[in-house]
Amino acid sequence: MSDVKPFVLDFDLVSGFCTSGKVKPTQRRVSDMVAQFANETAARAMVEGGDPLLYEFYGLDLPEDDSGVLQFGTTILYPGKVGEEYFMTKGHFHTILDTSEIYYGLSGHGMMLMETPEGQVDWKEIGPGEALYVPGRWAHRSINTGTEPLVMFFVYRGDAGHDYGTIEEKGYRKLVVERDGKPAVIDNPKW
Ligand code: PAN
Ligand code: ZN
Repeated sequence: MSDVKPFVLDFDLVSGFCTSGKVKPTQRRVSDMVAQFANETAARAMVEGGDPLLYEFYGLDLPEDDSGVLQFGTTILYPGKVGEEYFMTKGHFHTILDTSEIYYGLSGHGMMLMETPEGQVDWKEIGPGEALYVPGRWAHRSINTGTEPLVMFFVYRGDAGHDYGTIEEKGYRKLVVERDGKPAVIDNPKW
């Protein structure tokens, strides 16, 4: 068991930021995930046009080898599109595949796109006051389908680990794009 002492952190309910600055978020820009967007040409043009920030998320300095630890924080995913595809997170499986995760919507509106290695696919809308359960084995990607930042609090087993490689190589089976001003889930033509 790890020797972590009790502690308190502040996360603003609307912005999602730790306003005291006790912890700092990791930032991901379009340049960090050009190949993950269906329209890579549009993504490259956005990188050249200023490389906008897609999202920020907190990871705490907690032991990563202890199944008793819970990792937690917020994800702040900005609104916008690359081509017709909404801003999204990279998405990942957990390295310990059967570890689950809870997300709780604080502000903004979006979707969680999920799939299993066997090819089951699901997506759920998430907004303020809604708790979303991502079961073990389900890769998960957050997508901002709204006009405000999508802010969610998350908790998962601290030793779960992140497998980004599988998603980076193959992408998701589905994409979430804007069609007629509304979100639509379509087949990924690259899959
Ligand atoms: C979250 C995610 C966070 C950023 O903490 O790590 O939303 O998304 P990516 O890790 O896909 O870039 C989580 O699901 N942790 O397990
Ligand atoms: Zn996760």
